Amino acid sequence: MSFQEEFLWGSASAAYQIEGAANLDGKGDSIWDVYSRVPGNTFKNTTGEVAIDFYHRFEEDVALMKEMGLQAYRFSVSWPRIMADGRTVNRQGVEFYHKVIDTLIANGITPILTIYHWDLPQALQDEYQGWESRDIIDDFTRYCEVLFEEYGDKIPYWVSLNEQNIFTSLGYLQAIHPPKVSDFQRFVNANHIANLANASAVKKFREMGIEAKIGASFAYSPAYAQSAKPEDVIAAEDAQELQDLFWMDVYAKGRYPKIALKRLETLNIHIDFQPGDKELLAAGVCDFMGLNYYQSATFVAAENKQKTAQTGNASQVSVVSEISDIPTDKLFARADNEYLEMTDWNWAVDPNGLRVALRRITSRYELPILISENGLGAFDTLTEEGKVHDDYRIDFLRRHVEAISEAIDDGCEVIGYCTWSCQDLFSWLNGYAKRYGFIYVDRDEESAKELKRYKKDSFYWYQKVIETNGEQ
Ligand code: BGP
Repeated sequence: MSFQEEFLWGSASAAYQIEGAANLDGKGDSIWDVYSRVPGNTFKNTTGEVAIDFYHRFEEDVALMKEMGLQAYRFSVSWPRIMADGRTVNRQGVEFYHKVIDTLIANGITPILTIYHWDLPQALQDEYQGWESRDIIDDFTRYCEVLFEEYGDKIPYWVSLNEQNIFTSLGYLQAIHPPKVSDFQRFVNANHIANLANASAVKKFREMGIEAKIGASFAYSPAYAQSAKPEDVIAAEDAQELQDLFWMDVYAKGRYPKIALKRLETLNIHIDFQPGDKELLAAGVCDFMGLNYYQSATFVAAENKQKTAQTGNASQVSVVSEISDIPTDKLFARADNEYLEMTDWNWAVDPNGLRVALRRITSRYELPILISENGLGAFDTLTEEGKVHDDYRIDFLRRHVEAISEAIDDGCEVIGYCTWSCQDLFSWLNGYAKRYGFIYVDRDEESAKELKRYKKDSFYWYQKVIETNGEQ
């Protein structure tokens, strides 16, 4: 295997998905707290109110991470825990993350901090509609400034926004995340404002002279054409432009890609550029690309659309969007890929797709890449002996580790690999049914209060991977 000595073997999580303690110690509501309290909004009405109670059990969890040999842990800070109203600093919240970070460092684990993983303070949603208002740019920048001041000398890698493409498209287009809007132009507007906020945060980071690296984490699915029909190839390129490069170019080059802008114009969708926007975007270029990779995506031209195509998130157990008629439907449609198996949630299993992703990002941007998420969501079973035999997860991860090694041989610079996830946690669209961790967290009805942790077979497998720097 081709992993350099300083390669970081890590794992990832997000505040709302693990912390619980939703209203403790001065924390305010996030949009996810409020949204998931409304019956029907989440799968089986599950919430992150308690989650896996990382807030009270982080020491136990970090001890397990250490036992596994984990070298890096990516976690997110909850904005409303730091600032309940989005603006006023809550010292108890600030201290909580100091403790988490110090505990990680004391155990030899590099902390990777995500600034925003979707839990916007509800107060800012109420006051000015959150990401739809330019007011958020200053508030977000101030929030970042507090994090930089507090943790700037402890964190070597910062992730600004997590999966901006997902939180904007699921929140403003597919209406299955808060604020449950379905409007293509509003989605593009909110996304533009998020880009400006992101750039402003990066600019602040540089002005403050923080000696660390900052990037955004992006959910990238390399687009494949289902056939060699030229119209399908164009469709796949359009999909890549509008579903991926539209964000990644902004992070890496400080501007939107030309073709995507033109294609949007033909659909009568426009970006509301105001004076100074272009300069701000240009000042917010990232140091590395955070790549969240789960699957590739296959496309055909709109006129070749199949009725039966599996769509990434479609599942018998998820909250599924029923939205139709979005403008880009005129350009491309999702299609099956007969060469790939699917997971229980109809996500395509494609380790080579990770190699493709790393290569494409490298050839377009020549940036170092941190794989900030990758993993398999599955139904796990806890045996009476307290074991979880998740050989399917081991197989999935092993093939992805091999693909990374091949991509490194191809010339890609990969900083590290954070699997999703370390412990089982709350899944936004699937509650607790879909498990990703190396550590099983018992949330069964009767024992849920205990939230006991069990090491899965994959725990021991990853321990070996880390020990041998990828050899397994
Ligand atoms: C990413 C998110 C994570 C996590 C993961 C798995 O999009 O950044 O927070 O949830 O996907 O997704 P899911 O839980 O829907 O299977």
